[in-house]
Amino acid sequence: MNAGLIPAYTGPFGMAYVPDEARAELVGDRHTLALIDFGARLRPPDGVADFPVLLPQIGGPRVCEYWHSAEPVVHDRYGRFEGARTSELLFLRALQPDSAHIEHEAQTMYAALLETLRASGYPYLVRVWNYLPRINLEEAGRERYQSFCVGRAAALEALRALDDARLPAASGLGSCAGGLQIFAVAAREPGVQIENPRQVSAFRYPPRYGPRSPSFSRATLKHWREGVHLYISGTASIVGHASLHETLESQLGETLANIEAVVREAHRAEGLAIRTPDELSLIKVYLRDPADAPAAEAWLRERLGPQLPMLFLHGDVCRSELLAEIEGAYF
Ligand code: 3EB
Repeated sequence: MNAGLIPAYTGPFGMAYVPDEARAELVGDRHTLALIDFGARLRPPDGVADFPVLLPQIGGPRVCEYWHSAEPVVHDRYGRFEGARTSELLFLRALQPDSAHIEHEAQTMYAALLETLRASGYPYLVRVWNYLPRINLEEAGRERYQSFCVGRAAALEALRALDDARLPAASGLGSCAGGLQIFAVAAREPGVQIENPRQVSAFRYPPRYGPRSPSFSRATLKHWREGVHLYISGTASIVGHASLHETLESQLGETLANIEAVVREAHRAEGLAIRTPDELSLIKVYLRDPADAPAAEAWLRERLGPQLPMLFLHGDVCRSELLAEIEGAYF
């Protein structure tokens, strides 16, 4: 079949974008934690490691996001979550059926997530992805993203997990269809939170952006046994707490300045080996308008070089004036 396309994995825990054709082979491999398939359609998973997500890739040869571990992975069902674990981390993922009650859904899902993590001995959230359809739509008198933030904060608060210093790095995007999808990396030992000196911490955003501020940090630096990882949250054209700029290029410029500030802060505070965004291992670019992809790619390539792996996805950003959100990681 695709034998040899991706060699049997022997390196450390990490993530890479791999050709979509490799998915069938990797999905059954004992070193695979998860395969995130950014597909354009809803389909049942091909196996325990497979996780279809409805944020379609824009352009380029199709890839999927491959999370791997040197240690063999144990797959288990944890209530509503599908889990993959090693001795130091647990990768959880879940898809809820679509509903018009996103606050309730978010609260239920986060309560279950935290309870599962605590019961299984991996209590520290390190990195979370939140994808929900119709993110900017008004529902029950409020934008769905704001209701999501209310439900998430309520669950964290009820389980006494709303400690600012423990909030994980996250991304929050609008998907094309399906329900609330969450996946998360959790650990036995905590990571270190990194904030951005150019931005007000999201957990301290003033109430004008919603009744409960978003529960995430700008980045998490995590010391794994095999090395240090930096997970940079979804980052947008926000300075202080205000959205800035109308054009794609100016928004990308501010976003990149924010990512650079986070990388520098991790270097300054924690001695991270890199100082600039072009040294990251990979980035993911979410665009509200798929027609912006060629211009966004040209702009980013000019600044970050031809080598940096970049994945472009079609997804709505959680403030309707924002055109792009970029996340990144260093392994
Ligand atoms: C921002 O900086 C942009 O609600 O989990 C980025 C990353 C954003 C995560 C989330 C939201 C979230 O406020 C939006």
